[in-house]
Amino acid sequence: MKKITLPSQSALNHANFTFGVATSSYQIEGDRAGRETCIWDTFCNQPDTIKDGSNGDIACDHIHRWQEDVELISELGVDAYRFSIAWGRVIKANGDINRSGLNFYIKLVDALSERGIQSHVTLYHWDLPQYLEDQGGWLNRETAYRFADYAAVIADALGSKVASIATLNEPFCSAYLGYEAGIHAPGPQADAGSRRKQGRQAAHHLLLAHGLALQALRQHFAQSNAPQLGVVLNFSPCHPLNSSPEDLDAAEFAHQYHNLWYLQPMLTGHYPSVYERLPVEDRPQIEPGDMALINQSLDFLGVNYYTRTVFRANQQHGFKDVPATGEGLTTMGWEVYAKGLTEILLSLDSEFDNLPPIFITENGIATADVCDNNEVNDAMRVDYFQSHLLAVHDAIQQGVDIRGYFAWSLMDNFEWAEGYTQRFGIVYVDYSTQRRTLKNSAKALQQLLLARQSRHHAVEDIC
Ligand code: GCO
Repeated sequence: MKKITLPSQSALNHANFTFGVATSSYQIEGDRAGRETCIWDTFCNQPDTIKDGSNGDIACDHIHRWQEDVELISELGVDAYRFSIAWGRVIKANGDINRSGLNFYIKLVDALSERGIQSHVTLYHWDLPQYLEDQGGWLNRETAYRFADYAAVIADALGSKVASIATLNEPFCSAYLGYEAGIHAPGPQADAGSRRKQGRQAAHHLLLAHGLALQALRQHFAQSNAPQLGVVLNFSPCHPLNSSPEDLDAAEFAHQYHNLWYLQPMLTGHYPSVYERLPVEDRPQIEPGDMALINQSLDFLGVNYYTRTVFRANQQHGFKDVPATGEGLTTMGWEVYAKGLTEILLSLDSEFDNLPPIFITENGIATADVCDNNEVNDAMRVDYFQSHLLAVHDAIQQGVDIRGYFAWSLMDNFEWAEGYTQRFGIVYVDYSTQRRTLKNSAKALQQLLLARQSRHHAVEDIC
């Protein structure tokens, strides 16, 4: 069986570097009855939205099997577990707190903590309650204020028990994929202006939600032991198809539009300069004071990385992505491009003086896994982790402050518009029985972490 190894002096071997696995609420929880309907329930019900016509009604049935899943996480030997909270499991449509929903997360965090596993919580991983969507969702400014109220409820309930709280996961997906590309929930909205306008407006309200929630969280923790507060964004180095001035410009346009659109306002209070290139009618409506609200200090930045993206010039949108071709693509059709992770980390580090410490909050790969005799030989995933962990190591060597790494994902789950056709887990899920089986990649990570732990113990013994 393939192993994952790290250079012995690597910072990734240090006890204070956090290794974890990640999931999100809608992708694993199931138990629709225990929560409000969310925009993904509605989206899945529409024709031709999800590749296999599936939905998250059952998913990995995690709400009923969470204890088994906590044991699984513990067995892996990770330091931390990143998961998200379903807003609609915690806040009812009438605004009341759903106590049993909230208790689920309290019990989860307590059980993890009993096993010495840190909880890294994300407040919003795309499952907006439908009752807010009915009021306009992210096109309605008011949603940002409701998000801050919800953040305060979580701070109150989970408080200092958790290691970190991230406001949003990948607002790019909520805004761009949800409204502009229309391939994620809620899909493009009729009569709400052009798709680009909708996407930019949703993005602005998500940024505002982030700012308001961080403000509420800071206030809440002013007197107490605060978890690390931050955000999780996705990044992909944007490369030109060829070196023509038009393609170079397209790649830079895409970099600003996809990578910097969220981070730059958060760190500087300004949108990237490409904002000025958008037709006035496509720009978001910004109220006085919004940019200052968005520009809150961050304790950490979560970086999700999967692959690079190649762009060519396009008159209408400024850029057009060119799908990867050739051998060795993942089942998502994504290129395996580990050095892109080092590249984007170095580029963010040089672009922003006030870049906070980084956690790689997602990194992983979908492959055509088969479970045969309780064995899943996902050698391509092992190679992927190996090369990407070395890419993180390289970035640290070159001066980037990176504190942790979370593999996406703990287990196979509902992959959004791809339904259950894509397997990103290090644990295989048989959806007909809900049986979980450690893939070889999970075993390789487990061995890496065990070796790391015994080294820490040896160091403690010497000291
Ligand atoms: C994301 C989401 C995950 C996805 C993963 C694979 O980053 O897109 O956080 O929910 O499952 O990225 O596409």
